[in-house]
This record gives sequence, structure tokens and C-alpha cells, in this order.
Amino acid sequence: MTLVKIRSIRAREILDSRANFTLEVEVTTDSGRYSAGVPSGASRGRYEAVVLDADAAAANVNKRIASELKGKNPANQAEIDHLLIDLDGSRDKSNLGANAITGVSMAICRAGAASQKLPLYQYIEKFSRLPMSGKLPRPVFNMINGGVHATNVLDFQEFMVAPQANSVKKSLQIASDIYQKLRKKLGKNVGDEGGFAPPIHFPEEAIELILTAAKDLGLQKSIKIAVDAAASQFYREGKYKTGMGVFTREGLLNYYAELIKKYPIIFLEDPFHEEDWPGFTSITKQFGKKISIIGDDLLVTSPRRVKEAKEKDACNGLILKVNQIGTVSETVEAAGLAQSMGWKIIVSHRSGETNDDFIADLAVGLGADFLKAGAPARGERVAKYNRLLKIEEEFNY
Ligand code: 2PG
Ligand code: MG
Repeated sequence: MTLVKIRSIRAREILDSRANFTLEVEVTTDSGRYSAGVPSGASRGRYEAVVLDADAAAANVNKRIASELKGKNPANQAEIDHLLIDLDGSRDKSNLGANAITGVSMAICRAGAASQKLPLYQYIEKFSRLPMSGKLPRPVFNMINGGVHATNVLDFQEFMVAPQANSVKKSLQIASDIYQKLRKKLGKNVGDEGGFAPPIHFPEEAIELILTAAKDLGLQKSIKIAVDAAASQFYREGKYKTGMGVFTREGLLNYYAELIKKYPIIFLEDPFHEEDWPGFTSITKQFGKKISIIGDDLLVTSPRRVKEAKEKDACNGLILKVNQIGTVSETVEAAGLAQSMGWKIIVSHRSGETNDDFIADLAVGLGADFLKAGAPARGERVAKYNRLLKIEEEFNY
């Protein structure tokens, strides 16, 4: 095989799904041109890598990163990611910008896969050395939006449907049927991720709406519910301040206990504030065998925080987002740690997205348990699910 080299790297500003500018990074090698779009979060964890303004980040790619990587072999993902980390030199990617580094790292990964003539998911499996579980990740679909992703008064951020189906196609069918049913009832007002944003106050109302729609379709046995409370967003001075009232840590735990008892919940994400380790530890102790307790803002895809969470038995599942940590290699490392501890892994989109479908391949390549990419509607969300469909087709050949 002839050695492929990077000829040039260029970043441009493009619009994301929230009408904010973000980066698209294009890597040109001897064999072609490979690009990646950078997503962005609204409910960002305090410990996430630091995002710069799109124009500053683009300038960093074009003026500082491009010349350093020219001539390198794009298939050396770890080496290139470490070079990016060293070039940045900060603990939180604040010099070059997490958005600059993420875009380069993802585009390099695509170029590396192409240089080895492998589909992206196979290439990721190969260099991550994590065994793909042999089955595809299960998609989970956002149906009702609240928190900072919507303008309604619902405090919890996401109410999702996890179809219990054995194919991606079947899962998409179930999700789209429920979505259409909800649309008839709730109208067209949606949040950032395409889930409906009705004027409701209580999480129970959101869950009941979904379960009723499923029941009307005869699908109640075919789904489970997943919830992202994103609790850092309603935490103020030691208390959880919601439209339902003000909760202490214990009060909120009791509230979750009721939800878990009453509804078919499969996972609960960020039930407590990102620094509330005792809250996480107590809910994992009490319910960790029954459902998965997932850290998102808590863990920020950081291998260091994953280790800390393990020491504290604070959760048993990891949300994985490349741009929270900044490079594909560190993302793979966090996934490897989680997998070695028997945790669930959920590869996730951000609330601000592009049409890039990288995360579908990432989820498959790492053998993740779930792929969370928003509603089964809106182009930037379905891009990921449709890519998963195509990978399923390849699997079945
Ligand atoms: C989350 C994400 C994606 P954001 O909290 O899980 O749903 O939201 O991208 O706004 O951080
Ligand atoms: Mg989250």
C-alpha cells in the first residue's frame, strides 16, 4: 500500500442547526478530500474542553495547525491527536479551541479510514482495539424537549424512546410512528433536538404522553423510556430549583425513585449536578442494578473523570461526545475505560449539530450500547440514524 500523506488542512465557518457559526474542517490527502462538521452543546459541562469563537478557531486551524500536520500520515490517529494536544498546551484545549481540535481530529480520522480503504466504523474498531460487540448500537430518540433546549417550562431536558427492537430499521419505524402520533396531539413546536416542546410542567406528563402514544399504536411493550434530567441546569446554591418546587439532594432522589418505580425507564442521565458526587453515588447504589445511571456533564468524556467516577461508584454508564474532550483518541480511551468496567456506553450528538454523521460510525466502531441523536426528524438528526441504517445494511450482506 502506498503511503498517503496530508497535503493541506483548511477550516471554514458554516452554520449549525441553531443558526450559529461552527467549523467544517477539510483535510486533503494524496487520495482525496475528507471533512468533518463540529457540533456544539447548550447544556455544557463545566469541565468540558473550551470552545472558541468560530472565527478564532478557524484561524487556529488554518494558521497554526495546518502547517504542523502537513506531510503526516493521516492513519496515525494517536500520534496526530497527541501532537494537537501538545500544540495546544493547555489542560482544557483553550489555546487552540476544542472546536478547532475536534474538527481536525475527526476529519483526520475520515482521511485515515480512506487511506486504508476501510469504512469509518471498521477503521475505528481497528485502531481503537475495542471489540465491536457484533450487534449494532440501539438508537434512542428524543420525543419531548425541555430544559435549555426548549422555551417551555419543563425542567428536565430530554425524554427519549428506546425501542426494544432487534434492527435499526424496526427501531426507526417504532420511533417515527410514535413521533407522528405525538405531532398530531402536540403540534409542531419543537426544541433544539427536534423533540416536541409542549407547555407542560411535570416529567410525569412528558412520560405519560409518550406512553399513551405508544399504547394507542399497540407499541407499549416495544419501548422503554430514557430521561436526561441535565440537573446541572437547575441547580442553584445547593438546591435543585424546579417548576415543581425546590428539592434537596434527598428529595430529588426520592422523586427519581417514584419515576423509576412507576415507569419503564432504561437509563437516567445526569440526575444530579456535575459536582454532586454524593447524589450520583446514592442513586447508583440504590438503582444501579435496575437501570443505568449515566454521566454526561459529570464525566465530559474525560478519562480522568471516568476514573474518578469509578472510584466513587458514582454511575455505571458514559455519554460519549468527541467535542467534550476534543480528540478522537481521548474519546476512544474514555470508551475503553468504561467498557473495561462493564458500563453502558451511549454515543451522543450535541444540541447544536451539522449534517455530519461521524457519530454513527463511532458508535458502531466502539461497540457502543446506544446512539442518541435526537428526534427521528430534522435533517441534522436523521443524518446519523440514516447512516446507522446503511451500516446495518452492510452488516447484513
Ligand atoms: C446532552 C446534550 C445532547 P447539549 O445534554 O446530552 O443531547 O445536550 O449538546 O446541549 O449539551
Ligand atoms: Mg446530557
